[in-house]
Amino acid sequence: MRNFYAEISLAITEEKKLLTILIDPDKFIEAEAASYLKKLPKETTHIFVGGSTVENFKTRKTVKAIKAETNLPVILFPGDYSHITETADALLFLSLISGRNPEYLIEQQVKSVEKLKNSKLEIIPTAYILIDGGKECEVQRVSGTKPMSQFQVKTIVNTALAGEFSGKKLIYLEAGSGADIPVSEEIITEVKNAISIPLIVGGGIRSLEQQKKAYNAGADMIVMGTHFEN
Ligand code: 1GP
Repeated sequence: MRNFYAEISLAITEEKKLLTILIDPDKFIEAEAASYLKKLPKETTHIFVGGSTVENFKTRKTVKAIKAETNLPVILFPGDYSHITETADALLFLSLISGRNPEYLIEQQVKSVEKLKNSKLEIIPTAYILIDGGKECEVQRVSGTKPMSQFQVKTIVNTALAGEFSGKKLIYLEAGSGADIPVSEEIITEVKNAISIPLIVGGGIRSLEQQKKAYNAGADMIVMGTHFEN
């Protein structure tokens, strides 16, 4: 059986950069899966599926439609435990550690256990850190938590390290979907230098130049969503 986390770690050891496309089931038309996937850049290594407000079973239908058209790993990035579906390959088991809302620090995780305990989904514990992207984002609204200021570099680094020390296997720096300002290069570099687990960066990355900057600063995986929705 494939181990998707091991594959991510190996790619990073080999100094490969990973590019994930985020698909929001709410905005996805299953019948257009093939044509959508054909338009993605050839550098794409992963697909994340998730959104903050997804209707029942829509995630499952979306994942099925994507998997019918591609062999890329499809990883769940759920906004709510109810979005979890067996049809994906793996699950980012997220804790929103930038916030102080117990619902997103532990309650959602407890609620997901009934779905996960007999499931074959690979579970990847992920520290999710929301950073101010210049405007209010969905995660902020749904979670009722405040993003960290881009000026709080040291606190962001310490938050990421607290995630690693708690046993998380990935750090995800998130500026929010459609952010005006992506996570700064300084933050990416400082976090990357401090941690020893893979670093994901997303939110507001639209151009090749922004991608390059994030990779050069130390991002192992970049997540792009909005750019490919348009
Ligand atoms: C959001 O990090 C992702 O969770 C992607 O953000 O939609 O701005 O590319 P964008």
